[in-house]
Amino acid sequence: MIPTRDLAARFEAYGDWRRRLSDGVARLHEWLRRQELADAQIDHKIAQVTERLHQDKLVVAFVAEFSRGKSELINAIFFADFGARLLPSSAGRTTMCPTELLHDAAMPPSIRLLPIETRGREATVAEFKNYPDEWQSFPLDLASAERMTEALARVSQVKRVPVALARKYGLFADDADKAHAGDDEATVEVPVWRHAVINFPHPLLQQGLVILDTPGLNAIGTEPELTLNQLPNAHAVLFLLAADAGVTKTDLEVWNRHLAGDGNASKAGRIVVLNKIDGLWDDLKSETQIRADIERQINATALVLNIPPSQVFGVSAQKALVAKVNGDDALLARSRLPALETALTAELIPAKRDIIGAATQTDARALAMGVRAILAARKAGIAEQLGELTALRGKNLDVVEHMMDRIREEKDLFERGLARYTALRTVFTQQTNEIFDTIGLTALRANAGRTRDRMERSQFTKGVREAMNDFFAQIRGDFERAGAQSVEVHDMMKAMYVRFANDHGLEPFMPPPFSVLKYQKEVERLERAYNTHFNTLWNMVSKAKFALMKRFFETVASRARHVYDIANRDVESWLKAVMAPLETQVREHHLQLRRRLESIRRIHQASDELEDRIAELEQAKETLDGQLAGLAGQLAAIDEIVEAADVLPRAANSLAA
Ligand SMILES: Nc1nc2c(ncn2[C@@H]2O[C@H](COP(=O)(O)OP(=O)(O)OP(=O)(O)O)[C@@H](O)[C@H]2O)c(=O)[nH]1
Ligand SMILES: [Mg+2]
Repeated sequence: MIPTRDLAARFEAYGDWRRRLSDGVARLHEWLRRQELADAQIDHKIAQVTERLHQDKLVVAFVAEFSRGKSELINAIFFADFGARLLPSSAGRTTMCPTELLHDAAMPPSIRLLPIETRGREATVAEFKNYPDEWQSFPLDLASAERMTEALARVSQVKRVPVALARKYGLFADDADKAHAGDDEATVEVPVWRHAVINFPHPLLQQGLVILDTPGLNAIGTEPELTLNQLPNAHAVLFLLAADAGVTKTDLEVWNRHLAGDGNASKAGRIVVLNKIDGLWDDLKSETQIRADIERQINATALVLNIPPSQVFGVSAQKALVAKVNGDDALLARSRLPALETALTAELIPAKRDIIGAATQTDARALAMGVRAILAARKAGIAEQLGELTALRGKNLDVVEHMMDRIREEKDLFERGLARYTALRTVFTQQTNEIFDTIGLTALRANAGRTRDRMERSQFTKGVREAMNDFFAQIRGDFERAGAQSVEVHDMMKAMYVRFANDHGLEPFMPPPFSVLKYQKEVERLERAYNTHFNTLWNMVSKAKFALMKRFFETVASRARHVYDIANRDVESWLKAVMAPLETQVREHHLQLRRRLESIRRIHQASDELEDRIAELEQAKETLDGQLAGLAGQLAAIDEIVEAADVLPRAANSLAA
């Protein structure tokens, strides 16, 4: 059979690493539980970290004009083991709707399809994903390659609908269709489906890989979600050209519009594939001559796209598929696919590993910091008690009584001080509510509603543009205000911690600050993408553009909602991280005062208790030291997994332009 390929092996190693990291986190949790240091908040945080490790997806998108061989390349890289051409690939337009390939163990293997009619409604594909009944599902029979191919052929289905309907779906924009522009009786061909999700238990998909196959020609322009969401969020985008066609005008359009980047270096890896190099294989030429021909084409392509030639990979997807299916190693080498697979691996997995590793490390550290603060407070309390009790050695009852009075006073004072803490809680809740109001979904919904109205009322470019500009300005304002409000909370809490630490002789806790930069960046990106596409859309056939504009706006609004959702979630966990330690400190300190009072009282009643009590405290101190060391050990174990250099190389960014 086919030797284990590089990409598959690397991907499995990555999956393996993720599992080990997840085990490391589970061990930390287990340890905290055994030490009785885990509370509800820690349980919640650990569950989040673990969930992220399990759900981690790696998205690779394939983009090109039609017939460049996207589907064939996907077949060759990922599905050759199946021994057949899984995705339909043929001359002319083949893939008619964006097609996601993934694995979801909770569902049986199937192809789910969203009818094109859903384009007549305002919701986006992402939203429809929450409603399974909107999709048509067909099972995949893994035992029969033939029946599977048959089921998957649905992504190519088309039908004829009246022009007016096509226009309503925002699909009537092709130059070729312009001939009928005035004739609403005529019919045009449209895809039967809007989006396809193939659930298939391929080992790579099971590891969290998601493949996005896109239809060529205009589809990218008419499905705003691809442009605004799916492509920018892919971890790698493969752009395909065909050696026999060279770089055509439409190829360049797709490249400039969706891949060239907008100046701020995008994180996603961009790989250019010059497919169909088998067209240059010529029996009358020597291998050396052929190789020179291929290199020349690669260099020319790189020049036109303004990227280094090392970023362009000449391959033959078709020959690679044949070679893999037949186990023909010589042909596989000639297809040059292995070089592309290696590059893909080098780009993708280490980058992903770095991101997820760093995030896990950060979370584990933050968690440990909270626990360490508790342990430190307990240790300080014990040291204090030890000091007091050792000083009592050989003293008479009067001194003990005097000390008891002093601690009682201290306790009373502290309890009276609790009123200040309660007042702080009130202010804190007020400020918290303000933040949630600022970036609440109600605010966004109102903003979107206003914009929608204004867009509908305005028939001119200027009005629509202004409405959209105001929409973004409002969002920017929201995040700016939320940022300022979070600074207020942070300042107040910081002051409170310093004061608490001073009053009670503790190390002050430094609450983490909150940054809105992440959301601002995402909104900026959205606005940039919107600006880039606005003119393209506006220049379309006049009757179609309003439907399209509306859909475009709904996608923008849905992305904005996503940003608000995440921001709300982040704010919530930040507020907890800021407040919870103070609550713990207050509780711990109160407990300690009570313990101190109790032990002095016992000594007052029977002076022979003194030495026993001192011994007990020494013991408790040792336990705490052991816990601190244990915690450090758990953290070091996680760091070691994250930083292990043996299994996979770290991101080299070798392909980043
Ligand atoms: N000679 C040759 N033909 C290829 C190669 N790769 C793909 N093809 C052919 O090119 C045609 C188009 O391939 P597809 O995979 O359907 O192309 P696509 O980019 O997915 O096209 P759409 O789905 O329409 O966007 C098919 O007939 C393939 O067999 C290749 O490396 N060499
Ligand atoms: Mg295709």
